[in-house]
Amino acid sequence: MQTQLFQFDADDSGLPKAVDNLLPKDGYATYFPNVFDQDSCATLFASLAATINWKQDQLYMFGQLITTKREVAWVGDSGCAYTYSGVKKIPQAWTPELLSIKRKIEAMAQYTFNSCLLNLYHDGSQGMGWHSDDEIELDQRAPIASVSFGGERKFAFKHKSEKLAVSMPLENGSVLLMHPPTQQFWQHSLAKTKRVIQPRINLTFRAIKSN
Ligand SMILES: O=C(O)CCC(=O)C(=O)O
Ligand SMILES: [Mn+2]
Repeated sequence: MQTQLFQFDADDSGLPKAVDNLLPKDGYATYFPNVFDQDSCATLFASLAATINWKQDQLYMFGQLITTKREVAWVGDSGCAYTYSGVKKIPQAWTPELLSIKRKIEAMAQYTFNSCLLNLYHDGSQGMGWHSDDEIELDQRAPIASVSFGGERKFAFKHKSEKLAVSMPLENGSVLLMHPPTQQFWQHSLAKTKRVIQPRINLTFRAIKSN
């Protein structure tokens, strides 16, 4: 487990600074705990749960359309359609809460995102299997910023062609930045667990290529 690879740096930006790459090669991922304080996390969780139009995710698996228990929402600028697991998503409009989170994350990532995938896991029985965020619509030169609110969960990376794996807990209020070429060489997953009963909302800010 690599969880102590960061520190806070009191430079004039006021933003946390990650000091180390979580991945040993072929990618660059950095973890920032406590980007949102506990009160803000609780407020944001409640408002995202209430204001986002959540739907159970649908995806094609082995040729069959499956409906997941996990709920999702695709939010973005108009025109940012996104197809994953065989299903095309048309974006919902940004909400004020999401825009305020987006601005904060953009300052950290030094990047302007145009879309966000939201996942609501009701408890540890819901997770996400191994995959890369490498769909054709995504700008592979852009970072992906993952924000977590709610129950702490184990997130893992595994290298696509070598026996390398890294895992870490994603804490309430944390941000994980995945920079290129991480998606090209690594898959990631959110493990299911019997131990977590709290719900969790994850936001991944993304860049859809303009046509
Ligand atoms: O919930 C997470 O931390 C991972 C979500 C994820 O990988 C995705 O939405 O592509
Ligand atoms: Mn992903």
